[in-house]
Amino acid sequence: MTPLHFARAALSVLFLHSATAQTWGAPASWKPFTYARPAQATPVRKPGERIMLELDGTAGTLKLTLRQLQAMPAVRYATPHRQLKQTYTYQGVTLRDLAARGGFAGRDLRVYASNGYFTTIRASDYMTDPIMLAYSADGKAITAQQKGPLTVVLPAQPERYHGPDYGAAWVWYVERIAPLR
Ligand SMILES: Nc1nc2c(c(=O)[nH]1)N[C@H]1C(S)=C(S)[C@@H](COP(=O)(O)O)O[C@H]1N2
Ligand SMILES: [Mo]
Repeated sequence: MTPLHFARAALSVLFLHSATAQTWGAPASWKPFTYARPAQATPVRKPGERIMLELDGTAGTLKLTLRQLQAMPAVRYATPHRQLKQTYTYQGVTLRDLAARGGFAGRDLRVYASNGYFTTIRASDYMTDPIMLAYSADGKAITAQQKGPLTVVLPAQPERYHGPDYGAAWVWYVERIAPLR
C-alpha cells in the first residue's frame, strides 16, 4: 500500500465511523442504530424562527427549531406509511435520541400533536428500534397532507409495527414530547 492509499483507507474508516457513531453519550448497552448523519453543532435560533418541537426534559422544556432538529443525529430509512399507504424514505431524529436529550431515555413517553391527540410510546419499543420523529420524506419537507411537518414513523417491520396495535403510534402533526408521569 502506498502512503496515499493508506491515507485514503484511514480517511474512509474515519468517515464510516463518524457516520454510524453512537451519540449523546449512548451507553454501550444500547443497541447501535445506523445513522445517516452524525450530530452537528446546535445552530442558534434566529429571531422569529419557528419552534417546531417542545421537549419536556427533566431540566425544563427545550424548544427546538427545525434546523436544531436537523442538527441532531439523523436516521434515514424507507418504510410504508401505515395510513398513507405509500412508501417514503423518511429522515428524522430517533425518539431514543430525543429522550436522551431530554434526560428521560428509558422511560415511556407521550407524543402530543397539534390537533389535541396524544399517545404513549413504550420505552421497550423506542429504545430497541429507531422509531423516528421524521422531518423529511423522499428528501423534502413533509406536507400537511402527508401528516407533517413532524410525524412519527416506525421501522419497516410489518409484524411488529404495521398492524392495528400500533396504529395509534403513528402520530402526525407532532409538537411536543414528554416523559410519561
Ligand atoms: N395527530 C394525530 N395523529 C394520529 C391520530 C390523530 O387523531 N391525530 N390518530 C392515530 C390513530 S389512533 C390511528 S389508528 C391512526 C389513524 O390514521 P388514519 O386516520 O389516517 O387512518 O393515526 C394515529 N395518529
Ligand atoms: Mo387507532
